[in-house]
Amino acid sequence: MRDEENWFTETYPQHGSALSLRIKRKLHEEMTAFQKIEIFDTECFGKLMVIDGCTMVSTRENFLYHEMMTHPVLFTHPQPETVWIIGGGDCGSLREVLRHPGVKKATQIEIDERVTRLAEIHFPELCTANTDPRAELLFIDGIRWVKEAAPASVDVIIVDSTDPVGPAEGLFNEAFYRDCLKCLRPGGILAQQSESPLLHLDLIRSMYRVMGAAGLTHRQTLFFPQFIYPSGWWSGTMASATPFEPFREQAALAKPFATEYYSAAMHRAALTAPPFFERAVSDL
Ligand code: AG3
Repeated sequence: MRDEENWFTETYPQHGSALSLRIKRKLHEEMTAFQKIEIFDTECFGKLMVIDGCTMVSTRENFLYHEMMTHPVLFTHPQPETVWIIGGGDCGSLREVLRHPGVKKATQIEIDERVTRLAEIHFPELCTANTDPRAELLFIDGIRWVKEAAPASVDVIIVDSTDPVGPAEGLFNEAFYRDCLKCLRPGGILAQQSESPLLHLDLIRSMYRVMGAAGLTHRQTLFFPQFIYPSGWWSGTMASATPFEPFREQAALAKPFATEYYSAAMHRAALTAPPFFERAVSDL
């Protein structure tokens, strides 16, 4: 939605709330084979990508999401060498993953090539790792990819998807998690963006349940702010068939790359769940 005064607004009808960003102009709009993609130039948040009316990425604050979707899981796994990113077409997660020198191969499996092509034009800073020899970009269905992939072939799977409706719905169900577990090597970890702890607690509960039913019985959620997403408060959840070791804090402290939000201390802090959340998932 966009009114005469140039506000882009995403409404959340079930939650009686909305987010608006003042825009300078619309830079692009297209209907792809999968979805509607819009790119805006905003007054204060740089460029904004919107898919089917939902905010995806802004220049100014995507670092929060991309750093928190990648570094915590990579510093939790003892030795991540092979990483898949399901979705993530803007390439921001791929860039963060490839900051880890120990990662030998990172494959982004995005269903809609247009997301990546538009990111290359409008968010080139997110796409700087696309030419890294360790990067592989596939434009195919991630659900099918994990179904058909060889067992025990990956250390970390990051699900960088949109909300669990439309094309992303199948990324939150038991069959998908079972396929992911099959693909993970022993000790492997799945990390999934898991929406707002405030608005989507029921979804998170059902995600915990379904992950558990699929054999991913150990789950840990990390909390972080995300201005452009519903409620401004977001989460990512790691899931594994084996208990999590404490994250590799010394490695995080000594990381050979700069970050804007992620640090060993922020990692520790992000693992602290508020009591209402603890209670909500305690029986799962
Ligand atoms: N992934 C999470 C998008 C969810 C936003 N939801 C919304 N605006 N209703 C975005 C992809 C970033 N790589």
